[in-house]
Amino acid sequence: MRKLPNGLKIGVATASYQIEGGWNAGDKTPSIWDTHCHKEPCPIKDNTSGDDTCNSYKYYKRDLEMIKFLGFDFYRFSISWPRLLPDGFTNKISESGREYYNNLINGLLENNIEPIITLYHWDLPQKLQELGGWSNPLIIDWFGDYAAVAYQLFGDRVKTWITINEPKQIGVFGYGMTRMAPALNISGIADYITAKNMVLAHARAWHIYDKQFRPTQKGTCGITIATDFRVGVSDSHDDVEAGLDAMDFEVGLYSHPIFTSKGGFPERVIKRVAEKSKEQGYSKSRLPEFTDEEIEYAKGTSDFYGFNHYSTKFFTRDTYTPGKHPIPSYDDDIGADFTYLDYEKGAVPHVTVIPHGIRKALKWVKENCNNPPIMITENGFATFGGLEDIDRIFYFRKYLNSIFDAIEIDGCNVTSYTVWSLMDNFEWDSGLSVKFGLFEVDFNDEKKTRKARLSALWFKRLIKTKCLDLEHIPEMK
Ligand code: GBH
Repeated sequence: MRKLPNGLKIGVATASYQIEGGWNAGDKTPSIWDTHCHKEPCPIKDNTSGDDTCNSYKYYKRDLEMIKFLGFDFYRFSISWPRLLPDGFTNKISESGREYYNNLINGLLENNIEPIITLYHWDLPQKLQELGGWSNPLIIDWFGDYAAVAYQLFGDRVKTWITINEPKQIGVFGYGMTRMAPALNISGIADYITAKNMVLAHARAWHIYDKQFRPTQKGTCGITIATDFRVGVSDSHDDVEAGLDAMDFEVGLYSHPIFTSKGGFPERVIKRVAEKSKEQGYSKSRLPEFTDEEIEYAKGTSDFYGFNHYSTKFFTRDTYTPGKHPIPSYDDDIGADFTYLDYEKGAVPHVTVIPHGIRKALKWVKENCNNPPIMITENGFATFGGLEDIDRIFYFRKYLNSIFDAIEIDGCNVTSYTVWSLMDNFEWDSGLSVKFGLFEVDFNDEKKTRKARLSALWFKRLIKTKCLDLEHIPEMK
């Protein structure tokens, strides 16, 4: 038995496109994920989409019941930008969109559950994509304007705001590759252009909150960065360097401009992309530069570090041969391979269970980001289904134990922990077949019936007893 660290809040998360359904309900317009999933042939592994998914647009009251039943302190959900602003701009606020989020927020508060809102969890209005989306620097204005509307409408009741969820997944997988919408496949270019614009758009949303809303609303605002851990596979100089480079491409690209006193992109990334670009005949680096003014504008613009973590990868340069990845590309710029070590694997083959990795990643944030308050905004484990998810319980138990070490031994300032996810939902390119939920969802049933898994009951007990029980496994009633 291990006591939960004092004051650590425990919550659970979802995201709009993954759970809401109602893709064309009311006056909602398509997001880039609607467009992506409706392509022929469908680019999603099991040919599904988020058209209906959990239909939380209709059944959100059931979600409230579930969160309440488990006793979570807070619920992290996201706003669908095109549901609230059907034109993408602030000319028109959707009555039905606004009502949906008001009902959800009020329902949470009535049940004593704190609402935490993510403004952008990947569902950009399609119209803004046609104007270039995150590759157009005007998005700094568009996103700031959208954020201001959300603060204005909901900020009297919502005190924690997350601007952008996981810039890497948006830029590298969406603009650089084809895994995520809008699947542009312009690697080594679009991923870096969007990185800069996302950093500045986040900073804009933070400055607006800080100046115009914080004085009266008195909340906090920050960004969430996917902070999977990367490290060299051995202690050899080359492997250690490969690991440090990989971590800066994975995380530093987004954290360095916002959390360090120096600001701007990390030195390792600047250097590698500049050298490669030169070799490849570009007249200047493919990595855009920040002006001095932009560096100052972005620095210190997050009240907390939003930390998503799933696993760890080990890197080496020994086996890397140029040409392995397209040239130019983000992966070629890193110039290192990851290798699978013999760690326990989850049902989903690429998920390796490496609990000490989360402790190291938290320590990395402490040391490289000015020891910020850290909100763990996502952590979770995928299966292919079943209610008796013992493997998920093992994952949570080991990862939480390692997080508690980070807090109690390493002195990391972790203020909250969030489970991904409340229920099975639309898992992006993997569709509906990969399950992250504490609750199982029957997607074939019109009511999208949700049933508690063993892991849900395990969390209920953890929250109630404020103890991490390192032995007990609940039983299905
Ligand atoms: C998050 O992204 C999303 O925010 C969320 O919407 C999604 O449903 C959830 O995670 C589950 O996938 O071996 O170290 O490379 C996920 C980003 C990137 C997390 C790849 C896992 C692989 C672990 N993912 N990463 S590692």
